[in-house]
Amino acid sequence: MHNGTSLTQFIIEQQRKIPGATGDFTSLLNDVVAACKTISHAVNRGDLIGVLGTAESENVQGEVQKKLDIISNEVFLKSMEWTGHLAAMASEEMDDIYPIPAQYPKGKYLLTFDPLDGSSNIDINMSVGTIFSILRAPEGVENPTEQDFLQPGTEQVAAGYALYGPSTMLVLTCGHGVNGFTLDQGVGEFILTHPDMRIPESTQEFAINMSNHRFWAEPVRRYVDECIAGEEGPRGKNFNMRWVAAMVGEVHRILTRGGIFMYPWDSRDPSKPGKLRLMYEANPMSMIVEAAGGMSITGTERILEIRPEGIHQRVPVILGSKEEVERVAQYHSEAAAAA
Ligand code: AFP
Repeated sequence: MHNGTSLTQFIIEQQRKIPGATGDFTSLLNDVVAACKTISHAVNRGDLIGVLGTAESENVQGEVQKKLDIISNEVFLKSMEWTGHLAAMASEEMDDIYPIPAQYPKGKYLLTFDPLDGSSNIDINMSVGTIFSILRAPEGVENPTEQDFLQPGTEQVAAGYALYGPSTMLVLTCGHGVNGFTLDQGVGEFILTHPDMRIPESTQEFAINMSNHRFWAEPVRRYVDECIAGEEGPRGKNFNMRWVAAMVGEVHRILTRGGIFMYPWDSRDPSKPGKLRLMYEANPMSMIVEAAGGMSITGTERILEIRPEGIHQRVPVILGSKEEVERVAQYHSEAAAAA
């Protein structure tokens, strides 16, 4: 059970620890939380309000958009644009960055988000989520460009996700620790239920889309094949496999009981470094995973140190329990040395 600390109270108590805090950031976080509550309500009603199925459009990724992709994106824009805390926004669902309309005051933060992660799950009533990342707008920049967003993940001020599952949860980090909150639907308030979430350093559970096995690079194939070989193989222990097809669900499971999640480079489209996007999936999730004691790499480098080249840039992602991610990194080093 929990002691009833609400997310609002938690954020304000965190603000009091920061000398000189103006309350701007606190208010911004509360606005993001309100947007997630609205999306949760739409997701939970599903076909009752006709929001399932696909829209007649594609996003910049060339992916067919679900109606809820567009609805969730609109919810974020309309919940955030008037608040005066943001200088601009960027979303998986929009080709270009979204400047704050002229009639609203601008703030000192930038927000990137994937409004509905795992949208291929929505029509089958499986878990989906929202991922968000908060950056500072460069000093003195009134009208940010895409270039102003292209900061390494280490510059993130905060990151979090909402998971619309059997219960709606919100998980948040401001860089020091990770805390999880569960939505009390009756009250409409997130309550602290998972204080100081930590990822166990070891695990026996891996998550990857096995159907891509023949397309992976050798170090990933070697790692997964050893997991499958179990106690008779080089690892000397059996592994379990999971695949939720929603990064938010994978990361939440790993925060809750450990594990390793991989969406690595594969040769299906060699020009694409990976499927997941750096600015609003890999970076926020990497900040959360590292703040909970885990690791997050591309295979060869720490994701949070990547210098972004584009707002929709894709990267390979290997994240989770430290010992397993280190092993995958080692296999990449050995393959590079052998080459
Ligand atoms: P969608 O939002 O298009 O469903 O993609 C979700 C995602 O970006 C990530 O959340 C999942 O881990 C991954 O893609 C699932 O990819 P596959 O459908 O190729 O397994």
